Amino acid sequence: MSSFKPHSSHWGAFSGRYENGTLHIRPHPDDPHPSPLLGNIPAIADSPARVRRPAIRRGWLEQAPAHAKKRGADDYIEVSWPQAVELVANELHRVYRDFGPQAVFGGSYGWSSAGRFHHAQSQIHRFLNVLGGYVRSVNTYSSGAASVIIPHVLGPYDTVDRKSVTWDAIERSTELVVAFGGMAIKNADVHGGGIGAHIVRPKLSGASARGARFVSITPLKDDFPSEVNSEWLAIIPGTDVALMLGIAHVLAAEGMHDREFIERYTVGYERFEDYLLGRNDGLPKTAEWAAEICGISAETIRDLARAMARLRTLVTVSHSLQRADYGEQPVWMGIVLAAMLGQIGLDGGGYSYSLGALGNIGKRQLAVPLPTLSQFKNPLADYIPVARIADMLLNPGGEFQYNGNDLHYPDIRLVYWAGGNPFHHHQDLNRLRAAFRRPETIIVHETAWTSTARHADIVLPATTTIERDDIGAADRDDLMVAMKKLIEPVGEARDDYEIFSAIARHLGKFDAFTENRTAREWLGFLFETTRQALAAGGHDAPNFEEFWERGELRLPIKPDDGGPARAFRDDPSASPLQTPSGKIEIFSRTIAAFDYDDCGGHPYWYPARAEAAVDKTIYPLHLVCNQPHQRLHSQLDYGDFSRSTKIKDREPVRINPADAAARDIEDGDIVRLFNNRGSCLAAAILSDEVRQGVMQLSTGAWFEPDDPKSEHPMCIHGNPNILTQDIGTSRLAQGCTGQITKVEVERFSGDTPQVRVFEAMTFVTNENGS
Ligand SMILES: Nc1nc2c(c(=O)[nH]1)N[C@H]1C(S)=C(S)[C@@H](COP(=O)(O)OP(=O)(O)OC[C@H]3O[C@@H](n4cnc5c(=O)[nH]c(N)nc54)[C@H](O)[C@@H]3O)O[C@H]1N2
Ligand SMILES: Nc1nc2c(c(=O)[nH]1)N[C@H]1C(S)=C(S)[C@@H](COP(=O)(O)OP(=O)(O)OC[C@H]3O[C@@H](n4cnc5c(=O)[nH]c(N)nc54)[C@H](O)[C@@H]3O)O[C@H]1N2
Ligand SMILES: [Mo]
Repeated sequence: MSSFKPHSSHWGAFSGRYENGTLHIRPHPDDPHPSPLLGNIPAIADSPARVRRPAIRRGWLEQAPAHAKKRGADDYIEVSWPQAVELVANELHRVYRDFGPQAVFGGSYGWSSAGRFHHAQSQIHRFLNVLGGYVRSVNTYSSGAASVIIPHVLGPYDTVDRKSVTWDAIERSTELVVAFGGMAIKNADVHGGGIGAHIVRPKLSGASARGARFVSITPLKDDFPSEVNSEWLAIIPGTDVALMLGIAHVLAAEGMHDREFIERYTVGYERFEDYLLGRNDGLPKTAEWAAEICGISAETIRDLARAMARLRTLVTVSHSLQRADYGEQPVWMGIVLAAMLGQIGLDGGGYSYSLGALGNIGKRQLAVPLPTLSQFKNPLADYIPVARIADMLLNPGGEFQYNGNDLHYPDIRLVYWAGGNPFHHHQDLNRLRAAFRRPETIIVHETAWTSTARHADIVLPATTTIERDDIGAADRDDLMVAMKKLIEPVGEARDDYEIFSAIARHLGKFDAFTENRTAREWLGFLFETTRQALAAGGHDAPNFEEFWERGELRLPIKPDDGGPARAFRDDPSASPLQTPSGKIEIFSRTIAAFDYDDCGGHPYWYPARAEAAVDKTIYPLHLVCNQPHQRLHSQLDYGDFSRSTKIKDREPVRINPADAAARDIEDGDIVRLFNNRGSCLAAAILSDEVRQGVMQLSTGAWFEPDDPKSEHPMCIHGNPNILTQDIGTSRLAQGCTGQITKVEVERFSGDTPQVRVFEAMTFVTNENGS
């Protein structure tokens, strides 16, 4: 009988044993709150949704006229690996020869899986760099707006903003947490690369037991863990900047802002104050003004402002707030609010971006580097902000602006994707379908027949982590895991490394890509970086074989010293921020000079364009399209835990009982959500944990069109991205705005179509019978 072997995932370390056709999973014994997402893993071993053999879209294989128009509605033909490798190699050769690397999009965004070596993004970028480069993407769907605004006003992203405030400090010192966007505990289940221990619940409970107060500002009550008492301020989505300005106004008007801090550590407060107090636009941003916009009473706003000034206060801003129209602004305004309170750099006070949104944020930093595969250098400068993919494919040569740059979209002939699911992550899927009909060739490595695979020309079956050995490790997490293969590859699936190696061999680039190491040799080689740093620091430093034998290793962590914010506070001239002024930029000259959307160079309230563009009487409801609690994005939507949450096979949508009653919708009804962009079915759950006027449909249900041939199909499964708008946050960051949209909902009265997206694909055979 085989024993349990160590393994890891983005949602936690575990061990697994495969026996008599069943995969058994046990959470890591030291994890105080293992994630229920582990329940999705066993289905990997035998799901009919897996890609089992290389498959080619018929129209592409036959090079039928206008075949690209059939993407998403064509047949597939299974082929052998040697045939598939030859087809891919020849096509890459043609496109690089005739059009060069600027015709290849390798941005290939996506979370893929845990594991430092078989990390799909590293593998594909390395491979395409060996071939001569590719058009890349910058930033993320997670933090597109924040990662552009923060460097201008607080210094490099993921430095002061996330490396200063720890859970330990919160447990020790914080008296009031004001969480814009809440701290949905479901989100802390996950961290890219892995989580040794889920500590957010115990840390919050510890702070709560000491008497800390928590204010959760969100349209959903359960955006804060239920075991700590939090006050729920049910805000209207997309209006946080107005609320923050209202709070700031109370601070300024009542003289509660910290003038000394502002003087010493910030620039441009006066110009912002002119705007805040309405000196130049005649519109003071008072609590009453804010209340009108955000739906929280002026009295509540004033009480909150006073409490924030009195107590050791931590302001947090979730990712979700900035994944919206003008998403740069709430991140910036949150920083300004914290600066006015003057507690940045104090223990447990100040500002933290996205605390609670990912399981390892707020943990202490690692003292040693992690193993990382070199991606080599991309000789090509061309890039797009990641969420501009459909714009790029639809407008070759088109102009766009981004962070002060005037740029042009490249003319893409070939798209190569590994480790991501654009038909999960992108907005306005009908528009994305049109965009995906433009390139000459789309190649995808996938573990399962996702909608992205179903829109590709060449689909190569990739293994999942449980079918291969790897090293599991993540930033801010002290557990390194010897991720051992638990099952044999499903069907003919191969590791991304093996796939790229075979194609590279065909193209005469095998040595360059592999450096003549086997996958196993790579693990030992990559481990060496960490081992040497461990040895140099006098820590336990086993060699690779010993690490593999032990199954895991605890890595040393840095002391809890308040990070860059504390250093800045202690001595702003010795440890300046890496901003143009060396201080917190309440006014940014750089941004003012971009001259975008007349914000004037300081945080600014913009009513959302979505609101302005849409007739409120036609699409009156806000739809919050947040992260799912039952899976990571679209991954393993076919897994048991994710499927156990579906109702009549459909994704659940939560509706406030008053909104449901007005539309004659009852709990469990199949409903149709729609707007001017598209429509989808979902199953209604009536809940007063959702603010009136708001519905919530999480992302991640695999897109399934009712009629794949239609230009405007309805998704019968419940993917909210058929409804969301595909516009950048603003010209500043061009980030994704998928978090909220406007819709209407009705009871669905037609025959409910059967959801088949997890069933096995059927294939056709070509003339050769292959
Ligand atoms: N409306 C709306 N849209 C959103 C969001 C939102 O809030 N609202 N959130 C956005 C955010 S924050 C994010 S990060 C994105 C997430 O978007 P993605 O990261 O693209 O989503 P995943 O489902 O994680 O996609 C990963 C894919 O990689 C595949 N995969 C896993 N392991 C491997 C491997 O080893 N090799 C290969 N070749 N493939 C592998 C999986 O099967 C899966 O299809 O979605 C964004 N989209
Ligand atoms: N279980 C699970 N955890 C995850 C992920 C997952 O897919 N599954 N994905 C991970 C990833 S990639 C990321 S980037 C993070 C994302 O972290 P976030 O983006 O912060 O997560 P969301 O769940 O999308 O949004 C959090 C909450 O914000 C609230 N909200 C939405 N709009 C507004 C608004 O305008 N104002 C206010 N005040 N609140 C609003 C919603 O009620 C929502 O539940 O989560 C990570 N954690
Ligand atoms: Mo994300």
